Amino acid sequence: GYFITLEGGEGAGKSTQARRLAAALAAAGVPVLRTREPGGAAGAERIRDLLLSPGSWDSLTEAMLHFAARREHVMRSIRPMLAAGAWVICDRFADSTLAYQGAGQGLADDTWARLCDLTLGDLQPDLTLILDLPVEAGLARAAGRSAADRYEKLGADFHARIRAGFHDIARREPVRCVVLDAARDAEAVYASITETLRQRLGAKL
Ligand code: Z5A
Repeated sequence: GYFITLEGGEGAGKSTQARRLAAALAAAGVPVLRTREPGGAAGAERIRDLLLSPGSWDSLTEAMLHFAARREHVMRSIRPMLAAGAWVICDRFADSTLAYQGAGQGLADDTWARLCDLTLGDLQPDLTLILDLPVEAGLARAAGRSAADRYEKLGADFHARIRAGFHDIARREPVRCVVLDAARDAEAVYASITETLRQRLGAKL
């Protein structure tokens, strides 16, 4: 199976596109797990509740909570499904920690890298789709959908750093990462996702 992650700021359309992609793969007879972070396993969902509810954390504690949730997710859901031959479509993964806790909240790159080593071993996404759109547009979309969580309330400057953080990741890892213009309508974004999967992974979509 392939491990595909969707990344980007608030309201970029990750969940919308992950749902559609997973449904199309399933319809094509591909075994698929659609999952998300923080979350994706029972213990990880409990940590998600801690992370998204009001309150504040020491920044390293917060990063380690994301990695603790990720470890549960990887060991109990992602690795077993990949080993069974499924494709895993994951809404956010370790790049979100580098963008939010790193570019957003000052976590050092080498601390992030050490936490990745410890938590993930050799697991890396095969392909990362970074859905990119202006901060104001993303926040407006997210606001239209549900009450703001702790991260959505952090303000436009914070979200601008997140966007720049994802661009940095894409520059550093051009083979794994593809930046897609997410300001277009959902249909056009999906067409660019399927085109990317055909080119990069030979997907028959
Ligand atoms: N976080 C972190 O800090 N560190 C980490 O390591 C990880 C996460 C893994 C999880 O929140 C929070 O945790 C997240 C980062 C932090 N920050 N926040 N907030 P979440 O899982 O609840 O939410 P999210 O990941 O940010 O996703 P989102 O805001 O729900 O957005 P989305 O999934 O990208 O978008 P969507 O739900 O598909 O669409 C949002 C709305 O826009 C919805 O009404 C759609 O119908 C609409 N939409 C979607 N696509 C379009 C297009 N193309 N045009 C117009 N409207 C659209």
